[in-house]
Amino acid sequence: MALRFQGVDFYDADGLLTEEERAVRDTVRAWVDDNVIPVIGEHYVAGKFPTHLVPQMAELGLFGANLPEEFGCAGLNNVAYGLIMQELERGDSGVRSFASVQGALVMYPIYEFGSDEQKRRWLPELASGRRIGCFGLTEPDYGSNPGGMITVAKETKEGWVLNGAKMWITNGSTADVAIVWAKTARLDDPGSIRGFIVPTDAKGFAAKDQQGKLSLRASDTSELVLQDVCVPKEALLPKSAGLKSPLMCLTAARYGIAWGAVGSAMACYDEAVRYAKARVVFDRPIGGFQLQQARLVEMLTEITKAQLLCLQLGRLKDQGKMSPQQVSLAKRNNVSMATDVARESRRLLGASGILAEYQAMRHLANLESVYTYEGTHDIHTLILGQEITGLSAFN
Ligand code: TGC
Ligand code: FAD
Repeated sequence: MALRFQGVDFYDADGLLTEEERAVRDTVRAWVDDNVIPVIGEHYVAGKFPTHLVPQMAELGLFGANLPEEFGCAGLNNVAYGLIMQELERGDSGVRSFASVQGALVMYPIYEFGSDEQKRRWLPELASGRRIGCFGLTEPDYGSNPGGMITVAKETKEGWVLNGAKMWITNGSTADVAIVWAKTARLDDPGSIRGFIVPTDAKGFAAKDQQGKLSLRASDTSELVLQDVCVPKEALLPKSAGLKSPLMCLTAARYGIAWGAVGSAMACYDEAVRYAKARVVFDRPIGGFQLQQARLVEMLTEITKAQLLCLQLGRLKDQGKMSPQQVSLAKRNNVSMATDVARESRRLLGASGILAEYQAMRHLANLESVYTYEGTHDIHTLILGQEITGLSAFN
């Protein structure tokens, strides 16, 4: 059996959780210890997502866990959802990414912008893992500025015809269904952006995996090409309207990432503490040297602050009071914090720290993607700069 993670909780944040939230966290924690940690290193080196975990994740109710039970979801509150993301990313950012995309970027838009018929048809299938989804917003020339996208959807008598390309799409090659964002009128009008549910076996739809990734290796990232892809009228998400709709999905996913990054940092800190106590150099465990103690103190301090940030963010979300800018602050801070913790942990481990057998280097490499996707660190800086000054750096 894998080593049990004992948690990192210097300020008794556990005491602020309900019994149900703790129970959910502990269940996912044990599952990650038993099923993710033992296999993730080899999958990472092989560049493969551990597909065999998907049915187990579905069984545990990890997909769209904060969506209602009537659609086959777990109906949990947002703090419990966040704790799930934390534990999954403690295993690997790629495993958390899989669940984030399925829940926040595929199920959430169907729930928020879909018709009753679309919700009834797709949500139970996605919650059960029988269908896998992906989210196509980014394009080769439009990453930080998705409003400029050039993918178009043209209305016909029978339905819609989609043309364009999407880039860097998580689960793109394994998905059964893609949520594709496209302009339905003039290319200079982001207001005409709408979402479509596109089956990936539709004629003219192709997905190709991005090769040569040195980050998020245990996750599939693909390019999507849509060439005269015909979908029926019912493929349109009827309540999607303008750039705001995909940006709402990003807020939902970024919320989970803010929690997930704390999980990565906790894994790296835990590993660093254990190593510091065990590794003897100059006749002493390295944890007895002031320099290494300072490293550990910085890690614990920043993790503790980030944990409390997430918890309050989750409580605000559960009260319906959370703003996208508050999510930006948490995503920006926590991912940057986790990257620093992973780097310091890797350095503390000396040469061992470069091995896949340990966790720090894998987390560090993963976090470079997390730093970039779902709004780069810079973009969140500018979002917050606008919030503070009222002046947009974009328009
Ligand atoms: P802007 O004029 O600011 O906004 C257009 C409308 O949208 C509203 N809005 C938001 N609503 C909800 N949540 C948000 N986060 C929102 N941000 C803006 C805004 O109020 C406005 O509403 P209205 O009613 O006035 O129409 O739009 P802009 O074109 O100036 O762009 C702003 C900017 C740069 C911040 C935005 O485009 C942005 O966030 N860019 C970053 C792109 C990004 O994050 N892409 C992520 C792609 S998906 C991904 O990476 C998945 S990774 C896989 C995984 O999660 O594991
Ligand atoms: P660019 O936008 O070209 O940015 C390049 C640099 O310029 C960055 O440093 C950026 O911060 C900076 N920059 C941009 N604008 C400004 C500005 N105004 N001022 C100052 N600096 C600026 N997308 C999806 O739609 N679906 C997915 O499932 C998905 N999964 C992903 C998985 C992975 C592993 C990765 C790496 C990306 C994924 N993405 C996905 C895409 C991701 O969201 C984009 O990479 C991200 O939004 C940044 O876009 P870009 O890479 O084109 O960078």
